[in-house]
Amino acid sequence: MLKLHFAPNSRAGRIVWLLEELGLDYELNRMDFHPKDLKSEEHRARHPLGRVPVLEDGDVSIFESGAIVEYVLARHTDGALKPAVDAPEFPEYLQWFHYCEGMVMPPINTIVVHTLILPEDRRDATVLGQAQRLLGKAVAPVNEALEGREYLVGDFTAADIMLGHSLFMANRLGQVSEEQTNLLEYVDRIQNRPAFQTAIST
Ligand SMILES: N[C@@H](CCC(=O)N[C@@H](CS)C(=O)NCC(=O)O)C(=O)O
Repeated sequence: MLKLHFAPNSRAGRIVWLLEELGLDYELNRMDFHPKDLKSEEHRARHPLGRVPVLEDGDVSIFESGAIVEYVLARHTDGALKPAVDAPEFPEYLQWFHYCEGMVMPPINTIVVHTLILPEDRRDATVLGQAQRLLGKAVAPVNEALEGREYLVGDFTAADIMLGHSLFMANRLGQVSEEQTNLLEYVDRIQNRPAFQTAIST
């Protein structure tokens, strides 16, 4: 049985979303998003930085949300939620899948740190402004790519789970503008998926 080490309001939601979309059975270790759980000796043995998500599958223990998604697709599906390697959509699928952690999450992390995590006297308005501008630049091409499409490469894929989750976060942080209608409609579409709703309320 798959076991997901999870904390609410985190990237671990991506893995719940994935497992729900695939209808796979899993057990959840629900921790608090707090150092007492995440930085415990027990959890650091699973993840050297004390972060989530971590997935266990028998003898396998794996961290990094993108790696976990690829692992589950490779070992627990028969080609679900991704285009075939020789399909024309495959390169774009890979591109948006990795654009999430590569380009969109770094400024989101900074915004979260300088609006929610640090005590007010340690928040830096210059750093925050830079991250907001960077995030604005990072999401603009996604808005363009979504023109005329329901999902990033047409059909719903795991790239939507990765990048869609980060766009949902960007929107929640107020970083998607009213003119970016493709992004707003896309985030709405994602939020209407039952598996996403389960992930967000877990
Ligand atoms: N690139 C990693 C990032 C993991 C990560 O930073 N997770 C956050 C939650 S979204 C975390 O566990 N933070 C706890 C902490 O920094 O103490 C992934 O995609 O899994």
